[in-house]
Amino acid sequence: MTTHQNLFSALRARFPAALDETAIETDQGLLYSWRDIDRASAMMANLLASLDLPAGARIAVQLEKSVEAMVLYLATLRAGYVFLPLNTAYKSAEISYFVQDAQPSVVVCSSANFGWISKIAFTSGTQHVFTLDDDRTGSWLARSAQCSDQHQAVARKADDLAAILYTSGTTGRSKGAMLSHGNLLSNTQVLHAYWDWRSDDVLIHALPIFHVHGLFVALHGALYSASKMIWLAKFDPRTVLRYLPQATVFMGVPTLYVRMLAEPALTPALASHMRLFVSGSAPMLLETFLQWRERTGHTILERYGMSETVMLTSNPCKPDLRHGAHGKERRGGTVGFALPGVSVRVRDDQGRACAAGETGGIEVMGANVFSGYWRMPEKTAEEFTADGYFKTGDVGKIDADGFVTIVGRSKDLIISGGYNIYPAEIESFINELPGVAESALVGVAHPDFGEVGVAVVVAKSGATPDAAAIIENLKSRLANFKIPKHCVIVPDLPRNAMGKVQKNLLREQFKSLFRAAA
Ligand code: MLC
Ligand code: AMP
Repeated sequence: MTTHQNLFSALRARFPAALDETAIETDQGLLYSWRDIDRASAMMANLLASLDLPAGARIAVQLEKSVEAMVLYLATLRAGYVFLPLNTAYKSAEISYFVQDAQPSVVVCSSANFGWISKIAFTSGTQHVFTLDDDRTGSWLARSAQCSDQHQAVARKADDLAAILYTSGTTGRSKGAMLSHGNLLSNTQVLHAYWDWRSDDVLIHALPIFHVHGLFVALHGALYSASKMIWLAKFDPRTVLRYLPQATVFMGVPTLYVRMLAEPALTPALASHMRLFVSGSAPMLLETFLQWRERTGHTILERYGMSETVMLTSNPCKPDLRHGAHGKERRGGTVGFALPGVSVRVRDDQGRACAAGETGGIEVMGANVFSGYWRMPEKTAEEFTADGYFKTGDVGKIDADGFVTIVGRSKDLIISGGYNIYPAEIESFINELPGVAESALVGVAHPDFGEVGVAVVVAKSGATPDAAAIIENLKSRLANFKIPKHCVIVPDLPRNAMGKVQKNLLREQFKSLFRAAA
């Protein structure tokens, strides 16, 4: 009972009997059968096995989206190692941090980045660096091609580590959330039933595969249901619309929906073959939710999750009869109900239970919740309550029908186009620049990305730092999505009696900065 909990085996067991059917069709016109995925993941798993890696070895990847990069994830599970995906936007300071912290045995990167990434990796003790490009070339594939296409998945227990996802968490530097085979499999099974996945579903996969949404929710959902995927290397609204008549399921962050709404071709007729539109990773404006319904006839299903927990809540897919006449429909502005097996509660600052409709910190427990942050036992302990609930850092309420609404965050975090920006990280880069005394990064509303960062900078006495130069400097050192969309030099930052910067006042001051652009 404790063995054979390998997530790959659970996914593989659900492949259709007709292995030669198409599993994936790409926007490049390539077709991959279920057999191709099985064989290619076996070859890659055999390559990993041949490297004689230590138990629990981390396989870190920074790769452009491709089916082969996805298969490398499956192969890592199959071989019993730990997958560590990294955003393709990360630059050398960011990659150095992750590689030094996670100490991966294997790093796979694009050939364009091999020079600088291999230097960082080898200096940090990584034994193997391979390349893999999105045109099906690279040393990783060349070596895998020499391996057998038969591989017996390595036995894993439910609590064995499957993946580490770096996330900003509530405070401090990026932390590796450790997710086990059991965490991921339980969430996959719950969503499979809750979202009524079927083998004749066709998923348009348009998200990046280095975060929970694209890598786990979308991918596992399709694989576990033996559903075909239409695999888009990059999100482009027109390409998605072109594929809608062939698809039944789409998943996106709110920005994707905003961009599709801007396309005149979006009509109820175009979306008539669709079964389910899912949104998550960031708050969706009610306006977007309503417009989508008007333009397509479909009600978006909003759900809520985190890197540390995978999915926590979801609006109902089918009418949910447990919740009475008024409680069963998808409700815009809410993230739905706690998923089966997930316990979600709201607590006030003193740790007391909030009544229905009262706002407090959202805390969660379930088989999907991670075991802790990589090599940070103290930080892990701080984020759990004495009775074992994980403190999400999100602020919300649960109404009498059980609908969860997120109203804010107690963590200082900006979510921009579905990517997390941790203000303390950006501020520390700005504060090091010549002429800068201090800075604050605040999130303000943006018509496309939902929220973007605005840097508010105070000059050192006698210095005159240039806002444009600050932005340029950051661009050379940080992932592009983290770059503030605006930088302003001010005489001082507003502080409260305790000396703490009042970011709420700054947010208020700059709240209309991008409104005119709408
Ligand atoms: C791109 N840019 C962004 C940005 N994405 N700026 C702020 N926020 C973002 N998210 C900027 C770039 O810096 C660049 O600026 C310009 O936009 C063009 O870059 P691009 O890469 O060509 O952008 P584009 O392809 O249009 O990407 C936009 C996007 C992408 C919305 C498609 O951001 C995206 O795929 N987001 C989804 C993220 C996601 O999957 N999140 C799930 C997290 S999981 P310049 O100035 O350099 O030109 C999670 C848990 C859960 O949160 O619940 O799911
Ligand atoms: P990440 O660290 O990237 O996993 O981001 C997780 C955070 O995204 C959560 O803690 C929430 O703040 C936010 N989030 C995820 N889904 C939603 C949603 N549907 N609505 C609002 N916020 C969300």
